[in-house]
Amino acid sequence: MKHGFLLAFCLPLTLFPSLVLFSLAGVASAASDPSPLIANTAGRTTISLNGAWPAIVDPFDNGLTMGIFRNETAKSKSDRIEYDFDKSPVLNVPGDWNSQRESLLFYEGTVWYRRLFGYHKRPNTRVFVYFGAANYRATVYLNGQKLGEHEGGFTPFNFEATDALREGYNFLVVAVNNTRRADAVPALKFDWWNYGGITRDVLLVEVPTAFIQDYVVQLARGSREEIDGWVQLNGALAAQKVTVEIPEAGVRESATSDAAGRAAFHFAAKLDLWSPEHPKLYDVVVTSGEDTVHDQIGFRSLEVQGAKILLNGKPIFLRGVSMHEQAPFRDGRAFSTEDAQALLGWVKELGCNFVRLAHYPHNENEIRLADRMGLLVWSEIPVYWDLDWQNPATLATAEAQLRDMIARDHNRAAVIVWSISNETPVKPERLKFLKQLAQDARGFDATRLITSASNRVESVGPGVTALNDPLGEALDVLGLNEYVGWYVGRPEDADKMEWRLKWDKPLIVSEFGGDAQFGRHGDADERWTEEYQASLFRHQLGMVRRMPNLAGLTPWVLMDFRSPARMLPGVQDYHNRKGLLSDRGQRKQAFYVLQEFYKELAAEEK
Ligand code: GCB
Repeated sequence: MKHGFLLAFCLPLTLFPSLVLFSLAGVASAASDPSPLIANTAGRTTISLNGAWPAIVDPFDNGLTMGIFRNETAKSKSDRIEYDFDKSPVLNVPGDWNSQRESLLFYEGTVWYRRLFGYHKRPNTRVFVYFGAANYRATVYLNGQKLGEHEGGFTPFNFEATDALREGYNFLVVAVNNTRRADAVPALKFDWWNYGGITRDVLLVEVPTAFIQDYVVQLARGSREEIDGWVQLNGALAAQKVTVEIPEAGVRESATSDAAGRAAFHFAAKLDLWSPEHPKLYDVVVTSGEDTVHDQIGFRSLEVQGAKILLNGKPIFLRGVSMHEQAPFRDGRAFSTEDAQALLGWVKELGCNFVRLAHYPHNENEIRLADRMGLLVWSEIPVYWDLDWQNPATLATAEAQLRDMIARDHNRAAVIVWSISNETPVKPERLKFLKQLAQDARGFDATRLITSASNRVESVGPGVTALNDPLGEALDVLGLNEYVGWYVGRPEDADKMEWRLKWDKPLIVSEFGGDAQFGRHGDADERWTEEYQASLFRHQLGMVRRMPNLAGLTPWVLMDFRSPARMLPGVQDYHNRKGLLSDRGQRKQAFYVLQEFYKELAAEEK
């Protein structure tokens, strides 16, 4: 990462004037607009604003009328200001608030954060404030001026700060609210912790007046030697020269931007293809005018042929596991590269070539690491359980989250499937909503596969169960969550079960599993024990092998995670214990059962 110039903050608080709220505040754009995201912040000049930010907990939402965003302090002894950032305790950014302060463990509401920083203005430079994620709604003010609002807890967003920035002293105030709402995505119920706060990095991004906002440099769908792509400019738009170079592959191509600032590319290239066994990344350089962006990009082809998924022209079986973005070895949301290394390290140790990042877009650093480690990725938006399907605002929010997940990661070879939903109840309004998302996803990215995890099954004969979700028609790959042996019947029931699919498409069994507390032992029929979970995995693995069109597995789940829905004292203690590892990294017996199975599968493939 390149670093810009951050003045050590040392100016007295009395220097700033009180600021009025400007009316030209930005609002996160509708999903039909192109993504406003600046792609690849790691390849730009950035200044980190991470650190300890004073924070004011505002459970009744009084802060807005009090004007907390003005960051005032009493100037005379008769002044009445009923808040004070300087005397408020700090919260670390990035980080959820729930695991930083005991009193905030279950908190759902607003917290106001403030960050002071010095800045030295530079000519011909535009500055954006960039948030990796804030859950769930964020309103951002710079020097008392509202820059914008963002909804969605797991996608990045940026607002232009150029005009609101001052030479020297600046203050950034962010209101974050994690209240669950029926019209939000996700809505009122979900099986993970509602971590609130600024959960990912905050950066200032410096770019030239005219700059490269986003680009796609990827192989065309199904191709192993044709690159299809585009570059989107911001600032100067029409008739700009844009160059894409892949020096190691001897590629240097130029194109000219159209009236919308987009330059399209299509060219042949001889490339060493990316695969789990050989995660080759090339340095790719995009240049236009004053701006140059470097990225590390892998190239691989992806197709579906009948029931098979083909990677670089060869069928691949996806040996996977599902995981949450839950921090290893401590409670809280994972956010660091070290967290990602520990989690994906265990995924590799299991013998996986695939990981399902459930149930929302994970940190960009995790996907980048998957790209380097050679792990294929299923990435998902939090369209989870029941939503307000007929509400246009809910659809717009889901579409914006889908658009920005794809915009952030559309150059990552690791990502092969976009999942548009998980276990949503079958009804006509839900089908219409999800079909719209499937269509959008194809519009945003024509090269990757579209999937969804479904639990809509029915009995179609003695001992025969069918996955029959009507959404299957709109998908490239079917996902099936089934809990035989945990929510349905006993583990042994799996031995006799046969499965059918309504749609002749590749199938990924996207979930099965059961809770076990690490270190709890008993017979194979005693719930919550490692033995029960290991036995459930054995029976399940026997069954899923017989499933038609099976192209992969992502059992539930890599590691135990916090969930308010899991209340059993002494066993769950507000944790979903379906992990193959405990949240302290202890391997349960089922870990070795799955590892052994994947070892056999990998050996069979050779
Ligand atoms: C599911 C959900 C997942 C839950 C899991 C469970 O079907 O997709 O989010 O955590 O079951 O443990 O019940």
